Amino acid sequence: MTTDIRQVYRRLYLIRRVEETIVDIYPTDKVKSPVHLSLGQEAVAAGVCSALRPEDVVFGSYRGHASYLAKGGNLNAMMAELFGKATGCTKGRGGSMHLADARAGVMPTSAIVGSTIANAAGYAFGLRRLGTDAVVVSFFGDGATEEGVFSEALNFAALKRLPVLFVCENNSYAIHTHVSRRQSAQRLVERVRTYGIAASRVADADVLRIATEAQECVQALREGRGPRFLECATYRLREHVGPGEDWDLGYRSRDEALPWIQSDQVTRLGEMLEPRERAALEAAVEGEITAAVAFAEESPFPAASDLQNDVFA
Ligand SMILES: Cc1ncc(C[n+]2csc(CCOP(=O)(O)OP(=O)(O)O)c2C)c(N)n1
Ligand SMILES: [Mg+2]
Repeated sequence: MTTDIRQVYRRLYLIRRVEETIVDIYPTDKVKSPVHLSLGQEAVAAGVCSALRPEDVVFGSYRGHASYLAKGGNLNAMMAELFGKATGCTKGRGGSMHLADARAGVMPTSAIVGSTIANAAGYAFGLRRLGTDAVVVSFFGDGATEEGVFSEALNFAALKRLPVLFVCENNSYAIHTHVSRRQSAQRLVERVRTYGIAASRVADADVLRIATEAQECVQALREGRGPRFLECATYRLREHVGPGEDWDLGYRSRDEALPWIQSDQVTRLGEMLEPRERAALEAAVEGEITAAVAFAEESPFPAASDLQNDVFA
């Protein structure tokens, strides 16, 4: 499988521009939920999802805009969800942290750190029993690898040789705490290998390398060769939660971000395209975003009489 640069760039640009649009809209209070942005981290979801087919499934986290969009989640329904509207992907009840689009293979996300790693392993167990060659991708942060569920899910997936690709989006921070203040040894890939899972790391966020690694992993999953693990180093350019920058908080410096800004993959891939082709692609994405914001604005809020519907207990 060769990587289609145009298609990867479309995903990168879509995620970048959707989130920049959210940043612009946020002060108006039209977005009714907290937002955990992936600005700076787009390459992970865009690269990995380029290896997937429509019938494959992704499980993300509360920082889930990127995986939702990269897997082809409906943009109108996402924007309406952020606006708290009845036409949102979870009828305006979930907001940014609970996006889902089953038709596109985007499973519900959760605010509980690490929880969807187990959901992903369980879904892969189901796929194995059905005998399809579809695969599951589980996206989570570096902080999630410190949760007990991470160990449990990896052990089970390795034991049952489940078709799941675990992807750690390692941005070095859990909220404001650097990984060096949380882990005595930062040897994640080595740690994962002790479960009997083949693991690799992309250290520079090169989206094309992430795509190639993901293709190899997904091929192995389809052939029933057991789970895989991919660690992708990346960097969050905005605050942990919210639309702003946070260089003044004192837990990190803007200097630390500079190498990541200089190697920005949205810029890099855009420059690899023929200018006219790039302009057409970007114009199409801008049109989709404008339409999605209009759709969200025009959609109704859920009716008060709807409050008790879809409640489990
Ligand atoms: C089980 C649980 N513990 C703690 C929290 C509070 N919390 C929310 S986000 C977060 C940091 C997680 O960091 P990481 O997994 O690296 O993801 P990132 O936010 O960097 O994408 C924490 C501790 C939570 N939501 N759930
Ligand atoms: Mg993190």
